[in-house]
Amino acid sequence: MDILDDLLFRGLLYQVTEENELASRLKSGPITLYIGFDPTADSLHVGSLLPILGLRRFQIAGHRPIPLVGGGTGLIGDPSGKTSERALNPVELINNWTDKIRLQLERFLDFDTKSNPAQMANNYEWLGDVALINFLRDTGKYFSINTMLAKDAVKSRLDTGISFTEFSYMVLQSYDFLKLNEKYNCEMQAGGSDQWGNIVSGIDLIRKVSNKKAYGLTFPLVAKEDGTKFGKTESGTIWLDRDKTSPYQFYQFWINADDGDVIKYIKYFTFLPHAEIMELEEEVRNNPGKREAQRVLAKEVTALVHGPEAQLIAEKISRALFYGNIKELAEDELEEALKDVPSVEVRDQEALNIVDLLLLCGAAPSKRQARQDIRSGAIYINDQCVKDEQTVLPATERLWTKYLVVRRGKKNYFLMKWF
Ligand code: 545
Repeated sequence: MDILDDLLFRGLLYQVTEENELASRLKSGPITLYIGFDPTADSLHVGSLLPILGLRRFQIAGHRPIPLVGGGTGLIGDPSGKTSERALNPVELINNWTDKIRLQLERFLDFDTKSNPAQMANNYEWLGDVALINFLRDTGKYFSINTMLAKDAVKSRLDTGISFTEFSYMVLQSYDFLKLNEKYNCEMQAGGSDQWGNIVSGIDLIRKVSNKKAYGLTFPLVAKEDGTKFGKTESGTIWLDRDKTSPYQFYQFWINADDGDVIKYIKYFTFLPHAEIMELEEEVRNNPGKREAQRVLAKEVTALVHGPEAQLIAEKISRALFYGNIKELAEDELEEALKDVPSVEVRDQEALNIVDLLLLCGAAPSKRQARQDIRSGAIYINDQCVKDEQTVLPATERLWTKYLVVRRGKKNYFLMKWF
């Protein structure tokens, strides 16, 4: 299937330069394209996933992707989409982030295929020791301050202020495109729609310097139906690094998608065939609340990012919590399942009375409330309902010799851990 048609079907085509020319260029043979990622944190997050998968879509369609990590531009800071100047982070920290982001990007593309291998790039390679006088003479001359002032990223900051450092950012990104064009015959740059100005600026530079044609394409920024920000939950950003967001938490993020967003996410974040997506769309329409599409979404994206093994474990944990059989979880799975719930560490206490226990772990605010909850059948220890307020829980009840999982009602979990 034609790559542009696929992007169109998925709602991934936001803006393109010269659509008809690009379409025929893509049909005429493989194109080299790039997307840049600045090290602004120690990990990519779900927001970066859409452009990364975009590169992968092009690679699957036979084109050559260049993921670029901004080891140089990350030291400067892109003003695009930012309402205020950013503080500069220490160079060593950014270098450390650059390495981590490069490793993450590598997981999504094929660097070994003979026909169209991916090529990693780091713009520190050419930006790191640029000589100022030469740069201003050779490259600066092609930039019109007037044009730069009219770009969104700058224009929107004229009232609130922008440093020369951030103002210069688009020159650096344009220079990257020119370098990649010379080095690898890279003809297209993609990115989120916030990158449009920078992308067009690079295309202009290539035309002026080399008299060559280059293309640009942007993806939409992911918007949620309810207007809240995509990629964040109460517990914070959803990262791609499993040490920051565990595969189970990652899975939970996707399975909790609203019915109004789920099909869009499946189109954006999976590689499922169009026919299957259309069936799921039908399913959401006919059986809303059944959440079949959410299960497919969570499965597919977790497998993509964390691998099929982690996906199976995430599904297992999710089922165990849903059906109330946490006893079937392995010790590390149990830890992962309850990572986000309130927990207390307990020493010494041998056997504990259920009322004291509910107070200790925070499941009840008072003995009176504890007794009432027990009597009404709302209290579960290791998924077993406890109805007798005289119940004493000896050490032998602890899972893996050290855990008691306390549940109040359907969903309120508390973890007690002995050590
Ligand atoms: C640098 C040098 C280039 C080309 C591009 C760049 C980066 C670009 C930029 N991009 C964003 C970014 O965010 C931080 C990533 C998280 C660690 O700032 N100037 O680096 C995002 N980008 C992906 C998409 C984006 C964009 O990485 O383009 O739109 C988000 O969806 O904001 O030569």
